[in-house]
Amino acid sequence: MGSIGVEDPTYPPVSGKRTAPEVPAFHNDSVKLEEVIDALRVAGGCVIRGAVPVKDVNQIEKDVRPWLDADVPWEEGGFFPRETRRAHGLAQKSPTYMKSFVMHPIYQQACDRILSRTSYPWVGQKREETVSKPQLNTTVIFSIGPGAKPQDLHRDDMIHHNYVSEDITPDQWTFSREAGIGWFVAGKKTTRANGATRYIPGSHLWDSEIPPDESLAFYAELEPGDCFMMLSSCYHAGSANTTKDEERLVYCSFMTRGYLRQVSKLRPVIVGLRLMILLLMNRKKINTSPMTGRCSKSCITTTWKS
Ligand SMILES: O=C(O)CCC(=O)C(=O)O
Ligand SMILES: [Fe+2]
Repeated sequence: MGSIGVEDPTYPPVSGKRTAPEVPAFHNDSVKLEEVIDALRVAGGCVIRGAVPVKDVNQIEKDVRPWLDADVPWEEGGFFPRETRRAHGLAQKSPTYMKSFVMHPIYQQACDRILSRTSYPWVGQKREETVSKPQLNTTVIFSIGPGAKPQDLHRDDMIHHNYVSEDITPDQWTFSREAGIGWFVAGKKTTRANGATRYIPGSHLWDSEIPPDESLAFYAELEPGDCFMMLSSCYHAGSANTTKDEERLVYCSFMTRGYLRQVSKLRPVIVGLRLMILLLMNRKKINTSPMTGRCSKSCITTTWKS
């Protein structure tokens, strides 16, 4: 394991009483699930080099380019700069995006560990077990064109009203605090100058009342196929593209808890793909509940939509 920023004497930065921890960097060939969980506990994010083969990265770009080209500018002063173009609903548009990117074993294993929930409700005098497995929440590709202004730092778990009132330490962190996990892979080289995703390491531990602090931001500079993984409780944003002619292309997905509402809408035509993915995942337990039975119909209809 190496650490991004260790050679940089200004990193980790300090602001007021808050400091940003170092962001661990791993390589796909050797990374272990426990290392990733520890990185998320302390820094809320980490980098995994070489997560997706470059040939798959290029295939995904080919699959989605027509939709990026067809997208229209966001309103001035909106959540995205006008130069951002997006493609959504990627389960339909790019099988490679699903197989090679969303289904990445480390991403899925980390989501399964952190975002699954098991409860033991009473039904009469019997204790039942009910399990909720994570679901795919968002599939999106972002292209940020030259001249784009920075997006404001925000937390994506705001969509789930994940509001916490305590500042905690990494030792106090529990999985139950989290609503989702994001997975960002570079389609092209991403740099601070062309708009790399930036985030505040450790901000998943902050009380939700604390506003973001730009001076603590870490820029996820990635080669094509490298990945930046982040808890959805961390402050983050797309950055300014100050280059004249570079496109910043990043593939993104979020998984969330199975009982929260998804951002993306159901597309019935992908039922086959969803089932294939569930099989690929070889899940021993899917969603169970005393009311719906094992691998209930609802898990099929609500688990893999995009
Ligand atoms: O473009 C990026 O790097 C991040 C975009 C983002 O945070 C969002 O759309 O919520
Ligand atoms: Fe975001």
